[in-house]
Amino acid sequence: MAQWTSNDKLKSFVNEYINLMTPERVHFCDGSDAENKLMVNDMVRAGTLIPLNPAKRPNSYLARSDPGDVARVEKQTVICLPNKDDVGPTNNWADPVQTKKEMHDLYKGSMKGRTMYVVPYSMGPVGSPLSFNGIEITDSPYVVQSMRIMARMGDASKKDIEKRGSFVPGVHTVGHPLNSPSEQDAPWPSSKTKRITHFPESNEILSYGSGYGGNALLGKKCFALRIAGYMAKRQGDSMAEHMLILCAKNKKTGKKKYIAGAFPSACGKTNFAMMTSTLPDYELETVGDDIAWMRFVNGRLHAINPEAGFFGVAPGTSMSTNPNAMRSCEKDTIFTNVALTEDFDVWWEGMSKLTPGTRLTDWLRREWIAGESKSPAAHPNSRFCAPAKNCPIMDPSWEDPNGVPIDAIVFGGRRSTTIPLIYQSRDWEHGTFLGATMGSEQTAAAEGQVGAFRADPMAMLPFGSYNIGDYFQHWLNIGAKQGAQLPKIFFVNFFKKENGTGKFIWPGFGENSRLIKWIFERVDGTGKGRESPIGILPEVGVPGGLDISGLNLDKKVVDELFKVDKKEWQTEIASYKKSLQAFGPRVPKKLFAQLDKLEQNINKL
Ligand code: OXD
Ligand code: MN
Repeated sequence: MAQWTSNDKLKSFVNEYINLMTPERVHFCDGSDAENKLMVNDMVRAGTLIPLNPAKRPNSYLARSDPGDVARVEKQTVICLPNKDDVGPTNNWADPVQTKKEMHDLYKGSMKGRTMYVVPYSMGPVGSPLSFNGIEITDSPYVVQSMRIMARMGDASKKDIEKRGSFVPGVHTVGHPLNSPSEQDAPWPSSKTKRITHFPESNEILSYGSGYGGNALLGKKCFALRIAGYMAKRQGDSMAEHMLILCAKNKKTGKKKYIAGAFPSACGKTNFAMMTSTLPDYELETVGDDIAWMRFVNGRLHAINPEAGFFGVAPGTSMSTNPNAMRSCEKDTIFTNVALTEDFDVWWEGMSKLTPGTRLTDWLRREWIAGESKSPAAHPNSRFCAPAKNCPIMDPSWEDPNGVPIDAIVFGGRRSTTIPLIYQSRDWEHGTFLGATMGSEQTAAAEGQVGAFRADPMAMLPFGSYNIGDYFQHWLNIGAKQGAQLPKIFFVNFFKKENGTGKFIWPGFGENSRLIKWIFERVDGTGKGRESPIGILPEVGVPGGLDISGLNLDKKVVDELFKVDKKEWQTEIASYKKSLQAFGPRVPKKLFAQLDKLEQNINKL
């Protein structure tokens, strides 16, 4: 240990957990290719990873999880602050002292017979003033491999920790000790008991029992959203948001605008982040697909994508819906819970049409026959974990240590009625209200009733770490920053349906670049909009308005896309009122004032 680091804090953190978890071995990860090779070979031998056909997917592997360990466990995800009210009604609260004790009890001997990996990593480019380092202790080599892709992992980050003297400590175990040398290990060890606990006051993350995604890759949701969200609140003028970041470039003028976007799960966030423009004058590039860390630099919010990879949902991703995601996972990718083809490639629902009779192995390792098997071949939450540098449209500034200046923020949800295709908030405060009242109709991909509306403020419902009322106030405080040039805030809905039928009336996907163009022009001061009771709607089909040229949209469809219907909005307002009230007494009065104003405007219709 003394050879590994001279940092006392780091040494005592690692020693504490070695003593508690009693691993057989400890490996300090350096992030090198040689280390990677050794670990991959071990995992292939243990049956955790299946090497894919190198002619089809070079340097790529398939992992299949335990069937009871397939997604984030929201009910077992808790925030530990001394005062329950500080956690608020949208997060699960637990007492910090008691929970730490409970976690330490679970941790006792939990790595018996296993290797403990000590993983130094940086969220954001190493050394950037907007980045932070973390240490993840884990007994899952799969987690280590995934962290190699999702974060900047290894010696450079360790050196930066030693230089700065600080890091976010995270501990993870699959909770499956090997009690005797003869015990056969599982290809995906995990535990029925799962707990993902956060201690925002000390920046600690303690996770037990799951090897999957956000439960186990601690840099992502646990650190980059929950712990960093609390750090941002403490710091006062920074933000950690569940947002993609993209760059729109006008090829004629060379001007660029950066747009951040918050969308709940299953709303096409990765597709939006990587979309190919259908407008010849606009080129779109990706900075990130999931998380944005923002901070004021010279009066403007600058953002970095703290991640280095994509942990994307596979089903529904195809060369027609998202060719850039498909290219990102052509090589160097770890797939989890997708299906395996006979020639050792991967397949998932929505990737391509299969000839009836095609044989696959499904995610549960069973034979699966196209046209005959009834259950999906890939789990609905199956994933690809791919390096961002594989994506052919990464913005050249995506690793700029100073981040990119954000010109606009877009909120969106999946709504079949009421909400127009796009509208703009009147100002930051109104924009905060739009984010605070957003939500989405549930899809089959998550628990709950399909089609039911779930409020999901700023798409942060599962990723909060403090009282949501205080979080809204933090947004208002950001907007009140003296002399700041704030991003403009928009709301989009690609999912409006024709009345009475299940048909979407907006083509979506690449055609969403038309919305980007309007946002670009509004930011630039040339976009044309009109005041409406709900905010600023675009003029349509005029210079500076929403460009619908070549789409052959019926006038009726355009009217439907932008109508503000009194009855629908009265129902909407009633639901906003209910959710704002349910968020508790700390919801800022200013948001209720926004609601009153909206109600008055609608009642005048
Ligand atoms: C994700 C999510 O996996 O938001 O990114 O659930
Ligand atoms: Mn996400």
